[in-house]
This record gives sequence, C-alpha cells and structure tokens, in this order.
Amino acid sequence: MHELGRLEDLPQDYRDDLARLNRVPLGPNLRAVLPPKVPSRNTRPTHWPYATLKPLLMRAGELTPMHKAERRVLVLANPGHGLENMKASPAMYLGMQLLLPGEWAPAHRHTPNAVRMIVEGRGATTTVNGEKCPMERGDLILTPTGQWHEHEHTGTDPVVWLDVLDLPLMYYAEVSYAVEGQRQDVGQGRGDEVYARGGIVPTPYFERGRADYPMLRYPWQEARAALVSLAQSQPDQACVQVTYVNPDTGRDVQNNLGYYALMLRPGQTLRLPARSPSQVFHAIEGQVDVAVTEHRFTLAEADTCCTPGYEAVTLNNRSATEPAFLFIADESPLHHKLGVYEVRG
Ligand code: 1HN
Repeated sequence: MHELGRLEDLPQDYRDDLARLNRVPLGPNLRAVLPPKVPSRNTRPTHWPYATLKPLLMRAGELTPMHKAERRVLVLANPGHGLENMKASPAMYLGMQLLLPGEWAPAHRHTPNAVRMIVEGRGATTTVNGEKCPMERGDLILTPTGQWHEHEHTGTDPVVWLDVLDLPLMYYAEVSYAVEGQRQDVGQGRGDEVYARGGIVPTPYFERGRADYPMLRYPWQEARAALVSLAQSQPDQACVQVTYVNPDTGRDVQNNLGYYALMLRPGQTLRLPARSPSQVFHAIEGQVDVAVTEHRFTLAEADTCCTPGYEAVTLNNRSATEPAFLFIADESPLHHKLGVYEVRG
C-alpha cells in the first residue's frame, strides 16, 4: 500500500480553515480507520484472577453500604480500552458483584442487556419481570433489555456473581439509560420449570404470543449434564460446547452477545480458530491454560479472562483425570447482524 499524505504536510492556514469549518481531510486518517487486512484492536488479552479480586470485593462490602452503591461491583476493565471506560472488549462489560446476607439491590430496568453467572454462595435471588430466579453456582440468569430486575439475599453467606452486559455497545450507540422502579410483585411459575426438557416446549394455544424471553434462568446442573452427555455420546468430537438459546426460537438468548458452556475432556487441548468476535472465558470447574498471541494465562476456578477477535485461542485442561468447564461470552450475534462475522481458521 502506498504512503498517504500526512496532515503536517498541508499548509497551516489551510489546516486552520478546515478545522474552523468542521472539515477534515480523509487521506491522513484513512489508514487508521481502514487498516490493511486485519482491524486494529484495543482489546488486550487480560486475566482477572479471582484470588486477587475476592479480598477487594469483600473489602468493598465493608466500605460501601448498599444504599451508597445501588449495585456493589468491581468492574473487570481492559487496560487496552482505558480502565475508566469499563470495557472488557468493544461490546462487553464485565463486573463482579457482591450481595451480602440481608441485602436488597433495588429494582430498575435499562436498555443494556445483562446476564449473571453465579460464582459462589447460595440463598440469593434475582427477580426479573416478576419471575424470582434462585442463584446457584454456575447458573446463568438473563436480564434482557428493558426488563425490571432486583436482587435479594436471604441466605447466610456472601453471594458473588459475574455480570456481563453489552453496555459499551449501547453507550457507544447513545441508547444507554436506566429507569428506577418499585419492588416487584412475584408472579407464578418460572421459565426454567416449563422449559425443563430439551426439545419439548409448551404449546401456546391460549397465549397472545410467545414471550421474547421465555426462559430467564439456565441452571448449571442442566448445562453440565448436557455437556457430559454430549461428550459421552460423541467421543470423537473435539469441541464439546453448548450454546444458551431461547428454547422457542433456537436462537441466541440475547440480541448482541452470545453465551456458551464448554467442557474440556481430561488432559484435552483444544485450538479454537481465529474468528472476528472478542471472547470472555470464565472457569466454572477445573483449571485451564489459555494461550492467545504471545499471552499465557492459567484460569483457576472463578477466574476470568478476555481475548481479542481475529486471533486463535488454545485451551488446555490441566487435569489428566477430571473434565474442566468454562463459561464463554462473545460478540458473535452482533457480528452476524453487522454482516462481518468471520472464521479465519
Ligand atoms: C446493573 O444494572 C447491574 O442490575 C449490574 O445488577 C451491573 C453495570 C452497568 C450498568 C447496569 C445489576 C451493571 C448494571
């Protein structure tokens, strides 16, 4: 590619005129916004060990009462995007949230989509649009765009979960806002009860239409059982992975971010091809080495890391005897909508 002119090459009076009139010459900026063959990425491979996060989070529990925070969260920020921008990747926000026994995080709703992946503790619930969801380790709970949600803890030990939101994307698009609400009335039944068996869904005879988000809680014991049975049924299959989907449509559970659970067989090394979306890996069970570009992380249980798009990622289960289980979040649904999803091998 030939060298383009630089801004400094232009006479100062001409540059001053342009700036005064809100005009910019494209040439000097063209390569920056359209680099050759591979996009420029600010997303730096970053590891957030739980061992260094837990003490800080518990300290936040002492320092910050709920009424001062609304949500008590330490954000997992990617230094490549600037810590204060609170991004793990261009479209993903990650935070670790602590709820102490007796606490209540009041109801609100907002345009960004959220999910919670429960990391530890029992006895907390999230109520989403009137559906009260128990929070158990490894469960995935959705808070889709616009739905009321509040968290409550009636148990005895601290509860911690990982929040994943498409907040950076919504904020970038200038569509991010929240509305505060009242304590919700809890309705009957739960999506994870009526959609409890794969391939079998309720018949909507008398309902006005299907709900956009029929299932809000995806219990870990179901996802884990699905992975174990997939691994047993397909012993030659390298990638033992399931996608969290809307059981009525079979499509991704949310509009912009995709969610998955992956099992690595004992001792397995799995090379994931380079694809356009950034990814987040969170260890639910076991210890997993993650290699991307020149970076190497060992994910211990409850650790989280992120990887930029367009790079292959190699995962290795450190145990020779036990399977390992990862929760993965990525930007695939967004890339498909944008028409830019790519697998490069
Ligand atoms: C939010 O509503 C929650 O409801 C957690 O628990 C984290 C981060 C940014 C914006 C909204 C919650 C959030 C959030």
